[in-house]
Amino acid sequence: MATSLQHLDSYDASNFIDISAKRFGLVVADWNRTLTEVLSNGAYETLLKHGAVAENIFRNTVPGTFELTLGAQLLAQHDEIDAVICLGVVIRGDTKHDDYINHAVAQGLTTVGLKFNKPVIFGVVTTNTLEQAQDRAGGKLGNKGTEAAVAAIQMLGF
Ligand code: DLZ
Repeated sequence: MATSLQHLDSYDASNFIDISAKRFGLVVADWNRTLTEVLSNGAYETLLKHGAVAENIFRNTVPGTFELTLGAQLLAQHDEIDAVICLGVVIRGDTKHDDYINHAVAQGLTTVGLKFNKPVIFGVVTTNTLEQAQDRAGGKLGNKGTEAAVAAIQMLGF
């Protein structure tokens, strides 16, 4: 389903597990920082809202979305980390850079999750325009960071 048909802040928390003892890694891309900070805040606040403890949320910043994979691996390798939430914004430009970044990171994060057998969440906004990205970073379609945090909580319940 397209994001334009589903608000990113809309979810059912009734089956959420107790996450008060869970430890989360947040990896945030610095590229498009104004927007990724909104995603990071959305993820952070969502984790706290559902019972996570601030001291159990560890944030690392990486230069761009492409680096989310290594950032995720460096956190996921620690037994103490239960889930990693990766946040970035990739906006299509004049070249195909977005395709390369998006595919590499989607594949990379999948690999890290399977390697360490823990949730590694793809919280990357991938759009054609800045406006579409703003809509998904706390705008009219909600916050991708919130959605990513919810996905992490849900996967921990598996
Ligand atoms: C180089 C680049 C470009 C053109 N666009 C974006 C983008 O829209 N979003 C993003 O997060 N990062 C972008 N980057 C940076 C790459 O992700 C990466 O940091 C650099 O290519 C260095 O490896």
